[in-house]
Parts: sequence; C-alpha cells; structure tokens
Amino acid sequence: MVVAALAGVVAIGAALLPGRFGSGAPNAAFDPPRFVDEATAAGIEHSYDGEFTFFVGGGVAAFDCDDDALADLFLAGGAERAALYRNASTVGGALRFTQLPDPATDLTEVTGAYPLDVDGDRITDLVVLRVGEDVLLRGVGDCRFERANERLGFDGGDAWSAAFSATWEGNAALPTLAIGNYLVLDPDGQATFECHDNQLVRPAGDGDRYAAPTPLSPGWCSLSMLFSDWDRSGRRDLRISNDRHYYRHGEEQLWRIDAGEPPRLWTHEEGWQTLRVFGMGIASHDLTGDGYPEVFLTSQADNKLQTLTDGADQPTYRDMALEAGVTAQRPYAGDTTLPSTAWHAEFADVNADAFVDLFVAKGNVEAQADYAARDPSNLLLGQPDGTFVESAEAAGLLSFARARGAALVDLNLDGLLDLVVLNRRENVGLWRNVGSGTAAQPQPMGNWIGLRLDQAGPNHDAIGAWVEVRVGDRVQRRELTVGGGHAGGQLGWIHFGLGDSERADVSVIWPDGEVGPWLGVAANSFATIERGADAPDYFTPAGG
Ligand SMILES: [Ca+2]
Ligand SMILES: [Ca+2]
Ligand SMILES: [Ca+2]
Ligand SMILES: [Ca+2]
Repeated sequence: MVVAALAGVVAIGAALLPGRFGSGAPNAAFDPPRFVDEATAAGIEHSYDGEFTFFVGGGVAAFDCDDDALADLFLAGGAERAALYRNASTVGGALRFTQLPDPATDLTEVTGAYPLDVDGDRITDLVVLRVGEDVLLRGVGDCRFERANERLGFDGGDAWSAAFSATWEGNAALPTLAIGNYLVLDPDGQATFECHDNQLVRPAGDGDRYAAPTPLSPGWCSLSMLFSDWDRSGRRDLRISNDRHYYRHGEEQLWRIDAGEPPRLWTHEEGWQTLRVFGMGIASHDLTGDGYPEVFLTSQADNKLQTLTDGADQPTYRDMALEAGVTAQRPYAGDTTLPSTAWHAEFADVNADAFVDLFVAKGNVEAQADYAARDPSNLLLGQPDGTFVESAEAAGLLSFARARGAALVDLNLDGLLDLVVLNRRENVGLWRNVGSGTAAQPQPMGNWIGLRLDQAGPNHDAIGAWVEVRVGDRVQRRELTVGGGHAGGQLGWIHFGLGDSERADVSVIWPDGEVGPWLGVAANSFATIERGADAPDYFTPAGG
C-alpha cells in the first residue's frame, strides 16, 4: 500500500513538473526554516476584536512609512483601535517595534488595509477598510498620515468592507480601486443576511480626483478581490472570492475591466465556470511555469488551486489543489477530524530554495462547532516536482490562535522572510526567520535577492509589472499586484529565493507591456530596477 501510494505521488509530481531544469538551475528543496516567536519581545501588543461584524477581516498592511527601507506595520483592530507600529529592528537582529499613536491612523471599526501610493507623490498611502466609511489615508512622511477622502474625491461609503484591490488603467493619474463589501447593514448598523454590492472607483477623466463609485452588482459577500492579468493580455481583470455562507445563487466572479468601458462579468458562455466556496482569501502565483498565474482560494474545508484548462483564450479553470498537496482541508494538528477555516494566503519562498512556498492563515470564525476550534495555520513548502509539503510545526509555527490576516515580509532586512499574523482576541503572532541557525546566530538557507521597481509617472512602483528571475534555465515569475490575501497586503521589497546560485538574471515586463533587458543581480542583495537603466541600483541597509 505504501509503495503504491508513493508511486502515485511520483507520477503526479512528474505530470506537474514545469520542465526540465538545465545546469545551474535549482533542483532540490531545502528543509523548513526555523521561526522564533518574538511578538512580546518585539513590543507588539495588539489583537483583532469585536462581535459579529469582526468575525471576518483582521488584515495586516506591511510597508515602509518612514523611508528607512524597513517594513512598518498597520494592524486592524476591529471594534478596538487600529494601530501603526514603526519598525525599529536592527538589520539581521531581533525584531523591535514602536507603536505610533495618532488619531489619523488609530481608527476604530477597521477590518483591514492595503498600502499603495494613490496620489503618486512617492510616499505610500493606505486604503483603510471599515465597517462603515472606508478611509483613504495619505502618507505625508515619517509615518504620519492625513485623511484624504475629500482631497481625492473618494467616497468611502458606509458599507461593511473587507476586500480591496487596485490597478492603474492606461495612463490614469490615479489607480482604479475596487472595494469588496460583505453583508448589508440596516439603519442601526446591524447586519442583515443580504450581500452588499461591491464598488469600482475610477478616476474622473484624466484628473486627480475620483468619480462616483460604479456598483459591481450582484455582490455575493466578498472577502477578497484581486486585479490580475490572468491571460497576459495587458488587461487586468478583477477576480472576487465570495462567501457562500450567505448566498444561494451566487458564485466566484471575474469582472472584465476594459479601460474606458463599463465593467462586465465574464459569462459561462465565455468559459467562466460556476464555483461556490466559502471564499476568504486569494493568492496567485505562476506555479506551473507557463507564464499564467495559478489562483489559490481559501475556504472552509477544501482550499482550491485553480489553473487554466485550455490556455488564455477563455477563463476556464480546473482545480489542481489535490495533486499539488494544498487542499489543507483539515488541521495537521489540533482538531484533526474537523474541517479547517482558512483566511489569508500568500506565496513566498521562506527557505530561499527557489521553490515558492505557501502560507495559509487559519482559525475558527468564532465558535462554529462544525469546524475545528484548534486549527493551526499551514506552511506548505514547495518542492521541485510542483507539490507542497506541510512544514509549519517543523518550522516552529504551531499556534492555535485564531489567525486572520498575515504577511510574509523580511522585517529585519537579512534576506530571511519573517511572519506577522493578526489573531482574533489574542496577541499578534510575530516570528523571526532564523534560517538553519538560532535566534542568537541566524544562518541563511538559500541565496536571495530583494527587488523594487521604479518607473516615471504616477504608478512609479510599477503595479501590474511582471518580474522574471532566471537562474540557469529556470525562470520564476511574479506579478506585482495590490489586493488579495485576507483584508491586507504589503508593498516593499520583492523577495526571490535563488537556492545555491550566486546571481540571477532579472527582467521586468513593465505595466504597459514593454519588456526590459536581462540584468545580472548579485545574490544576497537588495536592488532597485529602474525602467531604462542598464544595471541594478544596489541598496545596502544602514548597519547591514
Ligand atoms: Ca520603516
Ligand atoms: Ca502618496
Ligand atoms: Ca521554498
Ligand atoms: Ca528577516
């Protein structure tokens, strides 16, 4: 039986294999890295709290708000105040954070937030999602923010919002924003059992203010949304994941977004197929190496991994979660006989072996007896054959706190991706990745690079670009997106693991489709790829 089962796994793995890798290409997965719990020591004391309207949400935004290259954190608080923490870690050292109290950012009723530079002034702003009015916070430097709804003509509405994505259409001065809403609230602010429409917020003409929102109707209780160039046409369509707990006739959605045209849903006649899940989070990554992103959808019980069935002519997907080993439908420890409840999901390479890994945040909604109460988050390590292996406990990440939002981000700029998790009613989980070493002596596992993109114009972070990183004849691809996950995202260094390779070749396909040259980038360095430049601009963190 064991031999037969193993043979089956090998056969499936071979079928998933993106291609034969040539000399110098990474060909072996590394062990799990070690994560050290540093939440309390780092000075963070924060949980996501509140009753029914805060059973969902709980997002983390990770981005640099004081221009020191270290990612700072904005944490949703639900019924309690949200909190902004400045990163005071030393490069390669223990994690340290300092709370920055400020009425502008310490908002209540916050479900999540996403960083992006909305007004193009090169200071990152924050779109804050709330039960009630959403707030656009304009960064003014040194981790200070000011409300900018009026200045930018942004109508934050009064709905229960928990999902967001953004894209730039054409040469617009401002990004197009999509806001995902959950249940309709009655006049007393109590939840009904009817799903609210979502909203598309586009710039008014060529101006620097927003037009009135366009409803994306019907809404089916959205908990994650993502603009992505799924067919590599240069057009970014809006995928929405919806919670079937509250709809009878709804489904997952893909809105076709053509610049200057009204949004419209892709139809079944055009190849979109009905899928009904308890949709909570979206993560996308090109796992099969064909240039098109696979889409991971979190849910209760089985999670989904969608891949295009017949290429990019139509949005027809099949589920490959089982063959890839990422259904993660039950806890690997804890209440192992009950189904899981999954929220934030994120692809990143935590052991830098050049095989991307997948983190899935899990936790009971509140006290749903049909689902696991002790439901630890997953760390699924990518393997050369395209499968994933559960490794959270070996990595030191076993926790039974009810996780919601999260971010895998290198918080101390040592090239090892650290992890922050926002929990319901319990303190934030914060883990420093020490590789194969210890807290006192971290030891890198694989080589890595951290990249930022820079182009002229309002979209200077080049959201919508694809970054290709080549080692040997194997290419990793990442689409730069704003959105997805569960109620939070990050903007900052784009991390790639390189395995044992001492360098990588990097090419950027810019948001307008222009293909940049292959540039050599030395391993274990941070570098900005500026559009038109013939070499990377290396950056050394202070004290690093
Ligand atoms: Ca910072
Ligand atoms: Ca800005
Ligand atoms: Ca990996
Ligand atoms: Ca780190």
